[in-house]
Amino acid sequence: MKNSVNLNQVLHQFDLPESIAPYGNGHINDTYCVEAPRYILQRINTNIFKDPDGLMENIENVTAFLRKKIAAAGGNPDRETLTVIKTLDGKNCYKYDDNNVFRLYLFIEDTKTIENDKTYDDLYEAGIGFGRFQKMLEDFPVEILHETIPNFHHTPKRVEALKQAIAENKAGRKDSVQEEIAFALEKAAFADKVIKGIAEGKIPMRVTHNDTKINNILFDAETGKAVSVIDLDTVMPGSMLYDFGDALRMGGSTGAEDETDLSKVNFDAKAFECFAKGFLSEMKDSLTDEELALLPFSVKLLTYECGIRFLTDYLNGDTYFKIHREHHNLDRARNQFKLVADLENMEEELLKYCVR
Ligand code: ADP
Ligand code: GN1
Ligand code: MG
Repeated sequence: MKNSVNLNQVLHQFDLPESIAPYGNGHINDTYCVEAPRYILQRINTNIFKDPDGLMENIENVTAFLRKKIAAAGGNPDRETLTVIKTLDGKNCYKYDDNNVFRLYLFIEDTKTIENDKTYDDLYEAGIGFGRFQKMLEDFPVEILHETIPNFHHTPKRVEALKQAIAENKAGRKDSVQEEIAFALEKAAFADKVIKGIAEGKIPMRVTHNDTKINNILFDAETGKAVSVIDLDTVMPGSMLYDFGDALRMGGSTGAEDETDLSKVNFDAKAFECFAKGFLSEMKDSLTDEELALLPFSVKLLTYECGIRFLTDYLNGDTYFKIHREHHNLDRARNQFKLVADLENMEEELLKYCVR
């Protein structure tokens, strides 16, 4: 925990008992579980999210909108979306100081998070979950959303950031990653395809989640059905291709995101088939032909983008993603690039599963 925060002081602001433990495996925020009844307390990462008020406003607006849709469909809004718990003085977060901003959610009980051991059924369910999330937000007033991380999925700008990191070589690691840099720059040719499509009006902007990794969805502990999409910090205007591609970046890999034995890291066409089936069961009538045709490419693009983000962070000295070992970001980058290489030859095969 940064800046030696007195967490009990934070708990008092939310009228909570002093019983707390770290929770989950997120790379960004500091997440805790508070006991009986359970809540999720999170320190928002303000190095990354510069406007926590705008971010919380987004989450309040999006979850309020979802709650109505869920209730209208006969569902349980406390379970099927996040519920923000206010502080004693009615705020949606508690500012301990500028760098330590906390929020509280209801703990969604009887669910599980899947990190790496996913089954094809899980992927089908994840497809339904993320597809439904986007479908429910189809008529959300996109203009009220704050852009919590500007240009988050602007891949060409991510390439520029990589080039800057190479030039600056802050951590002195450049010489040791020549092979990875060469791969990243060689593949940069396809980086602008979606951004260009958006600029030309060929790809529509929608409300998207933008961080659809499989551990950002809660599954029912008993039935395995997708219950709730969480980690709403990056809900912003975007292309549906970001959500589809990012979900399969991890969901479609036979290995963990940081697996170092790359012989265990392959892109699995069957995983794509299962996720696409679930996703399209919700979104098939909303997608344009252009979007449908780009689904396989989106996986390669988002995997590439994440790979260059890991490599950039490695070159910058690991300032963005949480790491748990010295070369963690490099391991992650290599892993993503292995998947990109696999995906280079798979687009045609994957296109078979992109049917309404
Ligand atoms: P990060 O942005 O760091 O990834 P997340 O919001 O995804 O943080 O939370 C980290 C983990 O905490 C999730 O993967 C999930 O396991 C758990 N979690 C988050 N919110 C809830 C909730 N409301 N109920 C139950 N578990 C949750
Ligand atoms: C981060 O917050 P988390 O762990 O769900 C990151 C994603 C990356 C992902 C890589 C806000 O996701 O963009 O794809 O790590 N989130 C942010 O694992 O940068
Ligand atoms: Mg998360």
